[in-house]
Amino acid sequence: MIENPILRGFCPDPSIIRVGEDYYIATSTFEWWPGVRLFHSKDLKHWEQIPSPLRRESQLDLIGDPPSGGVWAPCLSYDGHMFYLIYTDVKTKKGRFYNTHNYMVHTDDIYGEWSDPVYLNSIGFDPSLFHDRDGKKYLVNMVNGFKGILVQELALTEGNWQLTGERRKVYSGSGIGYTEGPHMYHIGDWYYLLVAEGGTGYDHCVTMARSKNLWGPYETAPHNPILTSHRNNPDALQKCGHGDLVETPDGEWYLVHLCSRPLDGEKSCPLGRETAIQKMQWTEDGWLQAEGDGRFAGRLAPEPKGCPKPEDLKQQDSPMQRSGFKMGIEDDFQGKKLSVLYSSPRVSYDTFANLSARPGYLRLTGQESLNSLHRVSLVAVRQQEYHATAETVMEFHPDYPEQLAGLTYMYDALNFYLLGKTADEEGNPVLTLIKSDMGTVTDVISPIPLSGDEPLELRVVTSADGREAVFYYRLGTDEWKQAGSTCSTHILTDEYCRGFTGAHFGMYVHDMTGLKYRADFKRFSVSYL
Ligand code: 6LW
Repeated sequence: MIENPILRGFCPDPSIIRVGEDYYIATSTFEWWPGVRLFHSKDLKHWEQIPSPLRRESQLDLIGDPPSGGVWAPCLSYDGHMFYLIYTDVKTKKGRFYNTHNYMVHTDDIYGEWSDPVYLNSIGFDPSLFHDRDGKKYLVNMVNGFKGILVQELALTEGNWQLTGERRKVYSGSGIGYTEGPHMYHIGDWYYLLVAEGGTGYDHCVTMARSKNLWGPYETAPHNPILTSHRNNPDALQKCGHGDLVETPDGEWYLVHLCSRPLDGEKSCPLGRETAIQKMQWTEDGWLQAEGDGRFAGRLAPEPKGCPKPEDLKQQDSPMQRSGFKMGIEDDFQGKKLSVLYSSPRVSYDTFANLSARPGYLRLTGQESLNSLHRVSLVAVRQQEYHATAETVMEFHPDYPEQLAGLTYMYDALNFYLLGKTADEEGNPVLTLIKSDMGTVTDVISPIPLSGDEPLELRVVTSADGREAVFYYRLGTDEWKQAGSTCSTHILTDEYCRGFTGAHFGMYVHDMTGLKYRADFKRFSVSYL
């Protein structure tokens, strides 16, 4: 059986394709760089992250994007020759006017470089690209304000991709509301449309509609929604919605969808929104429904027929895969480039991180503070399970209180914990633990003098129920010491932060003196218990 979520921790809004026997999923990344996470599998069960498509500033400029702005709901597609990625850069997401710019990039090698972007429109987020059987392509787009789903042809004219012809609203939704995340399919005699409805929270669901004509009218499935969450079941995946379909080589159908794992008994998600998969079946009258528990998303899904056995998955038989889902990371920075698991806020870590200046160390150069929406020197991984230990070993020699480096357990620029080394007004090195709660920064502990310049070890351990975090530090061969009392993870959840990304563990440095002091990290690890 396949255990859900298949992509654990911050991996929402999945878009899936199959090319031969290879499956690929793209997920949203918001203000995190590089843009769009990509995953590969041969059996829908074991997934490995592969390099992101948006790795150049010419493809994506996130500087200044608000927390949980940036890249929403990508759409990955393949027309037999080229891979296409449609994505939105959300510049503002409050009030009546959302500024949501939609782009397309393409490539003939999903592991290689993708093109520079083609601007499409800014009329609504969650655009997707539909390749019809006659070779024509269509942009399928929600209209900001949840005003319905538009379709317009996208054609390659004299080497330029252009939206052409009529832009027509083909579907206004089922009546559930918050119609977004459209994906179009041409199966048999029908054009099928999947949309997310109910809002990306606890009423989320997948709605299905169909028409004999691309331009409509579309009728909603009689047993709609075709997928949602069992709200009264405490073990059930929640927020299930925003789905995309894929057919296996043996003609089986699966739906990948967004989900969340709230803290037990609470509507509170420190792991953000994740990706799960359900096996679907066609009804006699040509609609889809989830196998097993009807419309409710299950924690388990049957594996597809004819898949290679794990022992045959050579290229996927990485340490991460052997450990199954709980990927985690153990890094001593011996490589020449950073793992695909790392992200940085808004700017590429290539602009401030260096693996060659001091072999065996990751050197980060200090820039702006963590609450900046511009240039922050932070290299982080998403939290994938509640019960985690994150550790790093750091060398940093601050002279001023405006310089700080350490380990952060954070959600976004406004909500984070930061355990690190700075200097007091006299220039003496001290340990600090600070908390930012909706942008208000407070000291969790009084500064602790640090003697000498040995490497400083920093650790955060989260509780099995995900509700608490305890910070520790160690100098040289000393014993681990706890820094302050237990901290709540409540400020690091989607609900509290009104965000979409979940919590992260990361290595961080800032230097507001402008002297660009650097912090050297010898090791970074996140393990799940
Ligand atoms: C995404 C929208 C949604 O663009 O939330 O879950 C938005 N549904 O479709 C951000 O993830």
